[in-house]
Amino acid sequence: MNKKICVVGLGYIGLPTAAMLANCGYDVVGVDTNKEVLDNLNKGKIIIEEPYLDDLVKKVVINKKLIGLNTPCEADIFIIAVPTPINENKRADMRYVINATNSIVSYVKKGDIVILESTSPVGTTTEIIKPILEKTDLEIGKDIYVGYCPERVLPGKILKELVENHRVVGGINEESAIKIAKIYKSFVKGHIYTTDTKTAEMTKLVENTFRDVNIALSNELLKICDNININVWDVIEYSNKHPRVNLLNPGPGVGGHCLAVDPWFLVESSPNLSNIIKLSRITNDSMPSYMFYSVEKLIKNTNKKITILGITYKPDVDDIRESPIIELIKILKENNYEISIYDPYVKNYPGIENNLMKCVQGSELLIIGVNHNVFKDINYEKVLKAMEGNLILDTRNSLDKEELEKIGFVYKLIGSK
Ligand code: SAJ
Repeated sequence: MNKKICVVGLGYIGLPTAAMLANCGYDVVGVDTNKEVLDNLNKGKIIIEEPYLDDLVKKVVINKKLIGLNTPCEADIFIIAVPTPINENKRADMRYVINATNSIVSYVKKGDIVILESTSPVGTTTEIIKPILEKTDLEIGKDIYVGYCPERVLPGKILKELVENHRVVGGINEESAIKIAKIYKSFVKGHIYTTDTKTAEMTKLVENTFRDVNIALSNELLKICDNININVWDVIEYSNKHPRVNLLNPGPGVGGHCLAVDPWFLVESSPNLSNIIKLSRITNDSMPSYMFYSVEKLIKNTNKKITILGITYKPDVDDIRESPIIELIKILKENNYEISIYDPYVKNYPGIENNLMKCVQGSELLIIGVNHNVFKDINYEKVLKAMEGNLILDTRNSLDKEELEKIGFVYKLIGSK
């Protein structure tokens, strides 16, 4: 085989994909503008937290199958995996995709394959990628093969899901889809479905929207249950015993770079038709304020110290993008609470304290922002002694109420009586 692949964007998706392809025998060049990412990569190191990725990257870098560069180069296959954020008006910011595609134009030659992996609004492949690639004077679909193959992996389980998940490939024509599917077949054990680009783009958005809407329903139920004094966790547990009901967990809000962003791409495309989708986003975005309201019910005085355990957007990852807990911290600070933060996964966040006992010293209230597994091993008796008050607010239903109450905490689970 020994084909050469150029992966543009070495983030949470690009890097694992590059390493996986390198491990399958491809010669892979990873491209990124972040010097820290490249310097580390070329030493066989990674700067993100993701199980088993460090070992795989180390192996393929030592074997010289993966190298990092700051600009693209000639290759047989190009994969674009750059961020697609939203701007302040909740519209897709496609600058990274446009820049990445422009950056490969001068290297693309006859017979090459270009794949977009970034989650993108419907029409991106045909309306953004294709016109840029036409600058090569090569015929798209005949001289170069183009398509969309969205990633579907869950942070924290990326390497497992890269291999096991089914994939959907949208080709600009059938030949492109078939050629792209063959590349992914080198490491994917799941089925690879081929279709057109718009269907694949839409499918990706629908997957994350489905999850966001489901969580929004649970979050709304939490508010209703609070209002009528019922435990939402019991209601969800019993409802889910029905064979056709599967409610997700309510919580402090939906974060990350996917669920909190992608549904807006659908709203942008059809604003008058996407009512449930938009309302779900608004509902999930309202949760940090609702958490603040729960805090105020527990602790009314301002100027009190509150400790937050966990600020990432979900457990056991180091990613704080769109984290609802960061939003909650902002609201608490605006309301004059003194905040201390402990999160062993996060290295560079302003005010983060890596000594737990120092962090909880003099605190009135402990908020469990994220249920990192390591929080189960905390000695809560010692924590309580260091605190000024004895309140815990659990936003994730992650701790044992009885045990905590036995040692003297007043434990409040959101959405419970
Ligand atoms: N969350 C809840 N309640 C739940 C589950 C999650 O409030 O029951 C919250 C989490 O705390 C987090 C957010 O939702 O803040 C998103 O977390 P997640 O674990 O649902 O998803 P992501 O963003 O880590 O990954 C999603 C996945 N999409 C789906 O499951 C449909 C993943 O497969 C995608 O590849 C990824 O988005 C992506 O990159 O698009």
